[in-house]
Amino acid sequence: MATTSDPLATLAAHALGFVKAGDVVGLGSGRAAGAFVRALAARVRDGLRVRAVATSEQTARLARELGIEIVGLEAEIELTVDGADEVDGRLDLIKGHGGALVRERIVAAASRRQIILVTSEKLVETLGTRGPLPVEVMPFAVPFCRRRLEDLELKPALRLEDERPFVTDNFNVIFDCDTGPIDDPAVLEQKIRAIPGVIDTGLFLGTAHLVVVADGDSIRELVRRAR
Ligand code: A5P
Repeated sequence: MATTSDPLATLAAHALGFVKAGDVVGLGSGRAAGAFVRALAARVRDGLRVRAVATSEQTARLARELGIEIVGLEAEIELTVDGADEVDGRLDLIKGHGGALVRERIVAAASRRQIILVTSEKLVETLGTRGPLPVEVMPFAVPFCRRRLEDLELKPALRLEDERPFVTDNFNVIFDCDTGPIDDPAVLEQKIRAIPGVIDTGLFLGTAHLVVVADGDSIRELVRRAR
C-alpha cells in the first residue's frame, strides 16, 4: 500500500482498513494508538459511524476532542487497535510503558480481535530484551510487592513522574522490572500475578490476533498461529 513518511501514520492508515461502519472500536494508548485515533477521527468527520472504548483517560480525551463517541464496556468490541513495546515471534507482547496496561488488558479481553501496530525495532526474539516489564501494584502493597519482586530477581524500580510516583488511571503505581530476557513468559506471568497487591503485568500472552509492522517504507502483517 502507499506509505507516508511517518511510519505511525502509515500503520494507522493500514489499520483503518479493518474498521467497518457500526463497529465499536477499542482504542489503545501511546503513540501508535494515538496515530490511529487521529486517522479514525478523520474518517468519522467524513461520515463513518463508529463508537469507541478507550484504554486510558488520555486516549478518551483525544478521541472526544476529535469527535469520536466514547462508550463503556456494555457493547461487544469488534476490534481494538493498540501499540506494544515488544513483540516476539509468537506475537506475545510486552505493553504498558505508557502506563495503561490494566485497561488495555480489559479492553483486549472484551474485543473480538486485538490488532497491534509497531515499528520493526519492537520485534524481538525474546521478550524482556528491549526494556522493563511494567507491573501495576496497589499503593498499599508497594513495600511488600517490592520485596516479592526482588525475591524473583526482577529489580523493581518504582516509576516516577516529576520525581513523584507515577499514578495510573486506576490510582495505582507501577514497578518497572528489569527482567532481562524472559525464558518462560507464562511462568513469570503466573509468579508475578500470584503476589497479593499486584493488579497486572505488561505481559500480553496470546492476546494479539494480528501485528502490523512498519519497516522503513513497507508494511507487513504477522498473523497469530493457533497454539
Ligand atoms: C501503553 O500503556 C502501552 O501499552 C503502549 O501501547 C505501548 O507502550 C506502546 O506505545 P507506543 O506506541 O507509544 O510506542
